[in-house]
Amino acid sequence: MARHIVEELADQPRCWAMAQNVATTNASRFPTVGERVAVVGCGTSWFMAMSYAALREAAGQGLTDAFAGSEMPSSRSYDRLVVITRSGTTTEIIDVLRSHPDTRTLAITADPDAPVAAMVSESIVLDFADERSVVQTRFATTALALLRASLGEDLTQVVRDSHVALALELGDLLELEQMTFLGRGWVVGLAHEAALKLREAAQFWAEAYPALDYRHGPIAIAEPRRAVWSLDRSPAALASDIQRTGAKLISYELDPMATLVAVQRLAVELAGVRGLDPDQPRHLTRSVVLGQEAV
Ligand code: F1P
Repeated sequence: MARHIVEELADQPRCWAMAQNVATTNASRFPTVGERVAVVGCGTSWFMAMSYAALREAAGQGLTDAFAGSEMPSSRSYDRLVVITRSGTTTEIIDVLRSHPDTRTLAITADPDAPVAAMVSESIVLDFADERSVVQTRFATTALALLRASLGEDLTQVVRDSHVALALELGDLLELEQMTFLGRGWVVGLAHEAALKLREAAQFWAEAYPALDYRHGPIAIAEPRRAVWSLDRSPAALASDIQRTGAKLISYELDPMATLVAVQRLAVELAGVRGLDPDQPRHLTRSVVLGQEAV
């Protein structure tokens, strides 16, 4: 059980280091400074899009919006459309590309032969990070590593932190019954991805919010045996509000993308405790290909 995801998530340090090189060799393919960019994905790929959009805008490289594939407004126009899709077959992504025939497009995908690759102006193929597990780990973070590197980031410390995350002791978290992930800025996308991992792999009750929005309602479910996991440094006042509820507050001094690796490991361990196989999660397939009647 869980053979593929265990190998794939442990391979992230190698993949991220490779992504740094791929970003350099493909430098001319990424959006240029000042371009108005939309980044689109579904599920995990959407959350990576959210993180990249926030990072690119914060880096002063230009307006960058992230959309779930089904929700991109047809009324907006962009200089560049970036799609993130491991499979390259996801229906909503194909539809977005079809409805933007005149926009310059870049696909980040794992499969050079999938339909998406033939529909875009350019693609960057991360085949070395493709996965056999349905639940995504290394493809998603490698796509984000690539995009971080494209913004000029040196990932050396991030790779180091991922080794630390692979060795963290997580045993005391297996007793918890609920977890909420928090982050700010680009880390909001990672918080959503962390919660999705626990739901997909372990059918575990997990939620995610922008850190400062957590007090606006979601804190109502905080209590002992539940946890709030801050993927970046939470403001001291928020931390003491959480501690007062009796919920466990978790945070590590690691790059948030590396901390996500620890969450992925926890998802696999929780799945094991629950007798589930995260390589074959119920109701999920590698990609969602919709028939006309289902759209
Ligand atoms: C995206 C995705 C996954 C999700 C599920 C279905 O696929 O939504 O994030 O975990 O397996 O597909 P893709 O467009 O990145 O191939």
